[in-house]
Amino acid sequence: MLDLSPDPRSLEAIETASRDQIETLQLSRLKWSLAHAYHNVAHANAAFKAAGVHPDDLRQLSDISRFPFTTKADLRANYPFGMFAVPREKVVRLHASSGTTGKATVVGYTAKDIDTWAHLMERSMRACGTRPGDVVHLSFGYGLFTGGLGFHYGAERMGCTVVPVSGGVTHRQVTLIEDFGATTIGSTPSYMLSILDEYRAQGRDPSKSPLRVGIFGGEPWTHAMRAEIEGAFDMHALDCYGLSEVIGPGVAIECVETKDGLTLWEDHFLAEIIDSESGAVLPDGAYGELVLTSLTKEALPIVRYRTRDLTRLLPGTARSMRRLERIRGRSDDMIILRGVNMFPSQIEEQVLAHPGLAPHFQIELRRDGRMDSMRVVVEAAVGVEMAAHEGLALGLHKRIRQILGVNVEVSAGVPGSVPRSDGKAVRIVDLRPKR
Ligand code: DLL
Repeated sequence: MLDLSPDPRSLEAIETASRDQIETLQLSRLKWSLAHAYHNVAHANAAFKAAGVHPDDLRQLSDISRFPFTTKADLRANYPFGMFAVPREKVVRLHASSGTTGKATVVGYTAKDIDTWAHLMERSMRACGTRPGDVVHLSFGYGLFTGGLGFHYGAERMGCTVVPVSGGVTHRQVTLIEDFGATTIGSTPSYMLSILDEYRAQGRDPSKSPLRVGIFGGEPWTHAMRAEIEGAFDMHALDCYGLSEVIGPGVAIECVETKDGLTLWEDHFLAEIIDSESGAVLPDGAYGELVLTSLTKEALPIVRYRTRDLTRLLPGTARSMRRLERIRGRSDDMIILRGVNMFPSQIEEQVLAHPGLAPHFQIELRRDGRMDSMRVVVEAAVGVEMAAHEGLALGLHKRIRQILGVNVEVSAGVPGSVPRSDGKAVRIVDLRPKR
């Protein structure tokens, strides 16, 4: 793999500023953001008053813990534009996430917000090793999802040649990567595996592809999957985190020179880790739920947004800003099976570590009588004989029992039998009757 470490002179001053400088900037921006929400968003105004706090009560960053949380339910209750802090006419773009249940959550951007977002995406892509002049192939979905357009604006701003393919029609993705000479690709990690399968199906050697950098996010993935993608394509695979309620992609990014978790762009977002149950703020290094406050957003200032994403805060390495450890999963995706808590990402690690299996899987949850049961549906790698499938399933069953301590059923099908998605993978299929 090429050394793509950035020239230190190409970094923005704030990327290497001292902690003091960063926190001073955060405090002044946070004061503005809280006042902006309080004076312009009826929901924030009422919530602050109910909690007995006023923006002027914030004297130091830690005072944020006195302010109320914002949840997805608050965004839904104020559907569609009730959380906006500017007149609708000032909103130049809307995005929305459908979620699995209920109303969509709608997010809006002023022209300045779009500019901030493009700037953060440019900074993020540079941290991953993308450079001006690169051909950037974007397989993230375009449309209401923030992935496609978020990357698109950042790459154009950097001066790249953008190929806005969006997801789907996988054989054409391969053709365009090869014909246009794509050097960077952006997609969900699971869709990149579909692209990899397609390379092999076409008899092409992925390690000879022009790709040098892959930027993946939108869903949890593991180090094992990174190793799989990097090994096959001979390219750097970096993790990108974000969520529409906070801005979209561009909240935190992995730096190519360290690949040790995601540098959080703390000049625009304030992060806290809380105990999901009690809501108490936890110290750096402790695992918990990530809570984010926007510091500069005009259209949708968001105060203490409960992301449901589980991770921890770590000190800066490649940049002076703090890092997030790779997201383990969402609290809503945690499976509790006979008292054992686990995330789909832990199953992913075991599937990828098992020779003979393809890196695609789904988890089915059922209820047999009063007990929940779980079946991991995987598929054999191309070229594995049918007769070997049962042995593969048994091997994975044993491995999961040994490492995670639970007995789960495993079934191994033929290549292609696990449903694919061209965006975020569906990892859990919940077949339990609704209570
Ligand atoms: O997924 C934004 C995005 C697009 C990020 C492209 C990265 C790349 P939403 O659709 O609002 O926005 O979903 C946000 O996806 O709360 C996490 O649960 C999950 N997620 C996003 N990135 C990662 C990641 C976009 N790198 C939700 N690792 C978040 C783990 C991720 N989970």
